[in-house]
Amino acid sequence: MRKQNFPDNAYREIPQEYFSPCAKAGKVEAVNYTAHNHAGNGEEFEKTALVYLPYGYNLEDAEKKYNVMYMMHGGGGNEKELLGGAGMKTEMKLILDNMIANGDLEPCLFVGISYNTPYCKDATACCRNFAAELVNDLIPAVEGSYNTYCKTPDSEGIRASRLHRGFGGFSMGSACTWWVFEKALNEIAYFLPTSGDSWGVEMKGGNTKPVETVENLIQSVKNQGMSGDDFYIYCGTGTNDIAYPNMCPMVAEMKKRDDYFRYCDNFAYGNFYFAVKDGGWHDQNTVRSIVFNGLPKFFG
Ligand code: FER
Repeated sequence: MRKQNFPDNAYREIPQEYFSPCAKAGKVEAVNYTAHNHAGNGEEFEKTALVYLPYGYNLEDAEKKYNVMYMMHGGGGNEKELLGGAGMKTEMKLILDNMIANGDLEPCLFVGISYNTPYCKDATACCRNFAAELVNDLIPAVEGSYNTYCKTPDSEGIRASRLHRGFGGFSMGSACTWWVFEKALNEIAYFLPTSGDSWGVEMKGGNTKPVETVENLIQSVKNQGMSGDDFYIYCGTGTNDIAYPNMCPMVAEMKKRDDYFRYCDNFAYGNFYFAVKDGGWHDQNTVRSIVFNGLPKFFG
């Protein structure tokens, strides 16, 4: 069933107290998994993702299910960008603890992931190809190990639980998010592209070719057998961010195509919002702010 109640979309700054350690603290652990070269000969290689487990998470209690948010790093980064590493207490981790403790967010899993592979040094190509690894390797590994809404970690189980799964990313990770939207809409319902436009037509196409870029996204929705009722996009950036001039023309064009992208102040009335952090730069402060604002709209 589709959720009916959502908090309003309007951007707000993260309260200062959310950066402090919280009595009800979750923890970060590493998950190793086997990935495949889906763009090539299918060879196997080992990867690591970092999983934030909320306070009270108990592997033995299989009755309790958790929503899952996957979050991709930016150019030159890795899976540690937001969560640091196993056992670490980064600002993102503290903010998640506080959001959950204060009831902004249902306890959920938050997974730091990477598009890096040993066989591809071109970040753009890695991001364009990531959806196959996501669906075939990463989601089965994570959701086969933790208590999620995915009953069986196969194609059918992953598709049936798409309303309990989000994907977002920063900068190149945002480009990756738009590609995941183009390719894995049957597996994911919530998208949080931060500080990056869609490069589905060309690099920075959100700025140089907004009409074609948005048309490309729409064609991908149709090709995947989906409609504007089937997904939510909470995208965002900062006014000083280098992605701001790339995202603005794309968002303006998306607003015109309201047969697919219905701009709204609350997801009860639409499926799309653009959050802007006043004075925000192309950095982790902006990402944390957009995650803080967007995640409760998905899993609040
Ligand atoms: C963008 C602006 C900058 C963007 C990506 C970048 C995907 C950064 C690229 C890099 O890491 O070199 O709009 O969109």
